[in-house]
Amino acid sequence: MEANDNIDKTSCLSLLITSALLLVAAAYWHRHVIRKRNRARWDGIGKDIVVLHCSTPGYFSPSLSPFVFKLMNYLRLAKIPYKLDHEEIFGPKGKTPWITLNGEDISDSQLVIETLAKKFDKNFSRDLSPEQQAVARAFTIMLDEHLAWGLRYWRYKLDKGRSMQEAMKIPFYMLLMKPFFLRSQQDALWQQGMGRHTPTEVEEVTIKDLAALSHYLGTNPYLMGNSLCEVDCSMFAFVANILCNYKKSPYYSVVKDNYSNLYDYVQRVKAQLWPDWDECLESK
Ligand SMILES: N[C@@H](CCC(=O)N[C@@H](CS)C(=O)NCC(=O)O)C(=O)O
Repeated sequence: MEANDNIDKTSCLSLLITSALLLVAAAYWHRHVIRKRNRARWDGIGKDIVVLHCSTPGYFSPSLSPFVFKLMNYLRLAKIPYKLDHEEIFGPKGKTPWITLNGEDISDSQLVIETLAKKFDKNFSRDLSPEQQAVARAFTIMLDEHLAWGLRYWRYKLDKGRSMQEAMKIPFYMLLMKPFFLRSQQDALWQQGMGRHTPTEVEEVTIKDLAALSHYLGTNPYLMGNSLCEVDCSMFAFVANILCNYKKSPYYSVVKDNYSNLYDYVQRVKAQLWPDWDECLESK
């Protein structure tokens, strides 16, 4: 009797293991087929047309990711044709945005912009002096590598993704993953260092970044003077993101009330790069 029970248990276990392995194999196969189909679609999209892989638009801005938004701004500024792909959001480096161009994958908004600038001969900072170019680079790093973390701190640690959830359509299965996603973002904040500061400290350093942008912009139409260049793609993405998607944060009123030249700047660049803004938003 006992021997029979043991045989039953063993065969049950091996059935379970075989089913699990078959499920994993089927999932891999399915992913492989989808990837092949997607790849064929992107490759057939046309020569010199950028496929921009990114999440779906928000209700209030064309993207909630400042890096996707920055890249879209550049593509529009450079008048490089692009198509959006919302199926494979994360690229070979595990981040969004990334692009496919003529069958080649390129990741990271800044690296993509620099590659496209060379390929299409669209360098908008070329006429700046070496000193101005250095300032533009320093501001780009401040935006992408510092202000970005201050804003993430508010979005993921203080607001716990609530405003983000109100600003874009998030599929049900992804909402189930929200606690894990928030955890991973908070871990990233800790690893980067911003997550170790108090909320007051983070607010202070983030507002200092906004103050620096406002003071340097002064009464100029664009950050480096009279014409739009690459640093504006980043600056517009971050400041417009605050105005569209951070309304409950302290940064919204700082931009609107204390640094109104940043507010006017956003309206100016938006009119220039996004005449079709409303059509690029997700409808509610
Ligand atoms: N340096 C990258 C940063 C991109 C980035 O951090 N993207 C975020 C979305 S805004 C992301 O992919 N996060 C997912 C993760 O870190 O796992 C760039 O400029 O493209």
